[in-house]
Amino acid sequence: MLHTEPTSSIRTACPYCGVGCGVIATVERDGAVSIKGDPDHPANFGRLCSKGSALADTIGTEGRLTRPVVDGQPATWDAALDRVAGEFRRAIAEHGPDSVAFYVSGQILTEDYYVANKLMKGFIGSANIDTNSRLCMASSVAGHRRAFGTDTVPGTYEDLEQADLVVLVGSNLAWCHPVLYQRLAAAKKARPELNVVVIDPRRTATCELADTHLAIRPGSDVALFNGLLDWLASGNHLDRAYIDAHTIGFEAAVAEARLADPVGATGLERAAIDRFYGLFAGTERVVTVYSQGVNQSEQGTDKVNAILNCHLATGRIGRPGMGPFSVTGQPNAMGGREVGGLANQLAGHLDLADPEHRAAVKTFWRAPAMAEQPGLKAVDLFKAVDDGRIKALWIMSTNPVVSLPDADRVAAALAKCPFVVVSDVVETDTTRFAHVLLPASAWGEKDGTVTNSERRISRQRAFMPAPGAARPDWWQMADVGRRMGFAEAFAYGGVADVFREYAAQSAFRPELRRDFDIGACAGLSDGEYETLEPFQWPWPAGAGAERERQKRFFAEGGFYTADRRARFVAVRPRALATTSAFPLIMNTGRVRDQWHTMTRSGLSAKLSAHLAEPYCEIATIDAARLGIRPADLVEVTTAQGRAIVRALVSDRQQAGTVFVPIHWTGRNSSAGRVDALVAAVTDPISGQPASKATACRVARFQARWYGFAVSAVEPENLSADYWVTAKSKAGWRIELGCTNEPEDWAGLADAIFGTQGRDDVERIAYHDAGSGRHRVAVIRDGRLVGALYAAPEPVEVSRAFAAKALEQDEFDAGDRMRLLAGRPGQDRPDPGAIVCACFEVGVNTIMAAITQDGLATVDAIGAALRAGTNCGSCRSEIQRMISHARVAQAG
Ligand SMILES: Nc1nc2c(c(=O)[nH]1)N[C@H]1C(S)=C(S)[C@@H](COP(=O)(O)OP(=O)(O)OC[C@H]3O[C@@H](n4cnc5c(=O)[nH]c(N)nc54)[C@H](O)[C@@H]3O)O[C@H]1N2
Ligand SMILES: Nc1nc2c(c(=O)[nH]1)N[C@H]1C(S)=C(S)[C@@H](COP(=O)(O)OP(=O)(O)OC[C@H]3O[C@@H](n4cnc5c(=O)[nH]c(N)nc54)[C@H](O)[C@@H]3O)O[C@H]1N2
Ligand code: SF4
Ligand SMILES: [Mo]
Repeated sequence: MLHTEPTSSIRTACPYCGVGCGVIATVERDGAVSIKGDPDHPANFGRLCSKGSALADTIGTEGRLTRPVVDGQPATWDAALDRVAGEFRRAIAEHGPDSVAFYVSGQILTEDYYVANKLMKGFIGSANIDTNSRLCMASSVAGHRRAFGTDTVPGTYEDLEQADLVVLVGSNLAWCHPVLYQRLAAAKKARPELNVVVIDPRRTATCELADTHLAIRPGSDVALFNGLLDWLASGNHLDRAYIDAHTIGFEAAVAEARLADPVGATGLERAAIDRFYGLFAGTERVVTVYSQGVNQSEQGTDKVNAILNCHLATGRIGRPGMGPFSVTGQPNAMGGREVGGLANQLAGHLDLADPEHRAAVKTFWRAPAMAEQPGLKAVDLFKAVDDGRIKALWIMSTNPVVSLPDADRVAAALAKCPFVVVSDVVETDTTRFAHVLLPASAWGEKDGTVTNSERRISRQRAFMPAPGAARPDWWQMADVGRRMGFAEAFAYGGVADVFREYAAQSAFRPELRRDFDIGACAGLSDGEYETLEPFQWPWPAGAGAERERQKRFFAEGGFYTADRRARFVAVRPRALATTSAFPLIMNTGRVRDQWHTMTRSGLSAKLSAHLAEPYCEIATIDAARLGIRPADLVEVTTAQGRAIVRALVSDRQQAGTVFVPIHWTGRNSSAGRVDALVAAVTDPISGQPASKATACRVARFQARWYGFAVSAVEPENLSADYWVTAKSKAGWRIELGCTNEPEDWAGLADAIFGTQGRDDVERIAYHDAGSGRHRVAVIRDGRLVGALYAAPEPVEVSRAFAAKALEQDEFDAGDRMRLLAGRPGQDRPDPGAIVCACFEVGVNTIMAAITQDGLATVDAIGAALRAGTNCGSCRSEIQRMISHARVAQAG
């Protein structure tokens, strides 16, 4: 639906993380869009983080795919979808239904997901549909199903606020679920006795809120939580009534837990462990939040059950302020689980392995070819592409050449796959392999629903037209379904039709007993769908208003196993292994202001200012041993591949481990795509990759020279060993590192700025052959086209100053001097690297306020500089700077 009123405000939901914040998008008369938090949305009550706040920067038409492309040539939808349907049909006819596959995403909407799953599992007759949620939530799904008999998050966000103890395990909430973090921070401010414990091998930004940080050895969570279960059992801190009435398997789980050696496994002091155990045992209202430090492990499912065991043993589940809480990553990771988007699930929380469930879905869909066997899970799916079993593959809303482990192998597999379809909104490392490339409608242009971490279903609504011929994902698949001969089953007139069918399916055959039921939505009119308010499931037909309905699960048992009892699972710790060739553990994860493979967050100059380069965080002691200095370039090597990134030497990193962010791709870096290094090792139960623990080695990269450049245009064909580009307000920032010197520095500068052979530009330069320092700036019509700074050591120029020079209209003699110097004048202080993305406040400005003006609280700095007063995502970093300055002064 298109909204063309002069100024309109549309309520929708943020397309980034699983917190699922409500957003109000206002379209001005001139088409400009502004974004603010929806004060009435129960996930965020008006708050947004840095990524949500910058949404307006990322919705332009820049780089968008606007028409289908077939074999590299523009094509009509008719031709493109005919080709897709034809190739899929042919592969199925020649090699059977299991020779085709879909690889979809927790970032498509529930309606998209429902159609994809229906087409593959009911009509093509294969379960070869898997999703990037396999890389994200699969261990939580498997752990929930083992313990509860169903995949359910029992609690709500309010529980974090009502708890007396919040334990964050393998979750960097401050950066990855920032609004939930802010809700927790606000609760703690109101009630300082609310205790926060962070369990993470790294000292993350989240630790600023924590009373206790347990820097365990990577992979040792099972030992830690087994030790806790043993402590609870030995000290009789159990809820015997709950255990007896609602569970089985307690004795076996405790017997296994008794064998745990938490001190030996975690490397923590006995006293620190005992304090944590004592706190947990003695606090009734405990919420344990966990995320990828738990899920993305070779024993991710066991980690999940080790945590669930402790909550079941204490009966702390499904009551206010209590429960295990797996937070979802993507905006619709949860919706995908509900529609059964994983290769081993069936629609509407039914079980693919259960013949009765299969029969029910077959009847409901009137499906001609129900899948009988689980399909291939993501990593195995791409192995099957590699060895030729998969002949036709449709990838939708995910970028596996960047995000799957052993990513170079994934690229090689796609290169030889006979037929690849990719639906995306922009070109990516993956779209390069598409025989058919389909332009999808993006956020703001498409309609549907998403489910957040607390089971809350919200509408995403369109507020602007899609560019060119871009179309929604569900529309693409429904059309292909019709072209494959299933006209009636895919005859949806609009997205509301899909939603109603999905709601009806969730309530079909209630005797099959499942928790997911939104039958109340089966009869919504189009108008009611349009205005649907956010609600939490379950919402069965006939149930009353949201307020009166069931909010939490399992306080009184009622699990979804045959005997309605939960299962304790006996789990055994396993240690991580390194080798002498690869002695360090490489951990990977997220940074505050980027979203995955940067296809959208990378468009925002503000978001790119926080951390503009891929890096390897390494402990000071390891760096010293390896001769690595701060800001050196380093090579990180594993059995799979090699990356070149910046060294970030820090005391926050545990010795023996390094951390590399996941966001950089082949499009914005020479060698920053970290998944090319990650081993394709998976959890045997969930199939989730162990993305956080690949054995590696790190060495200083011997660059002859280092460079930094700014350019008004995006550079093409950079050929340095190390290069990285990042968006700035008026152009691009480029970092360089090279093993051989160019013949001609000005020529190199011209190649970067695209000014080769041009005589309408002015080139100013400074060369110091003795020290090896070279600076070249190119000016045209009084504006800077680009500036290059090179030196034999990491270049020390002010990045913020140079990037800002691209915005300047005139350069007098003084300006030119300063430009070549790469430093602002004495009178114009250098703000330094940006900490607050919203108001672009730099580290130097904040440090000056702390050390010179004596500001000692985050609020005081906010009052003086505005930093941290909009989205609040940088508040933990400002707090850290204050604490550091205090230590420095004391010392
Ligand atoms: N800014 C930003 N936010 C995001 C995203 C994004 O791309 N950018 N992506 C979203 C998505 S899809 C997801 S899944 C979530 C992920 O959210 P998180 O899971 O919070 O993020 P990660 O950085 O992947 O990893 C979390 C932590 O696990 C720790 N860890 C590593 N190994 C272990 C271990 O063995 N034990 C324990 N206890 N901890 C360990 C890491 O050090 C890391 O700090 O974020 C969501 N939010
Ligand atoms: N080493 C390591 N690897 C990891 C992780 C890790 O922690 N460590 N985390 C894993 C996790 S948890 C996740 S969730 C994945 C994320 O990995 P990906 O899913 O590969 O990452 P995204 O960049 O979010 O990819 C989404 C793609 O969809 C496109 N897109 C956006 N909107 C639409 C739309 O409406 N329709 C269509 N068709 N396309 C759209 C975007 O342009 C983008 O190319 O990475 C995983 N990989
Ligand atoms: S916390 Fe930030 S990224 Fe996540 S939904 Fe809210 S605004 Fe979006
Ligand atoms: Mo994720």
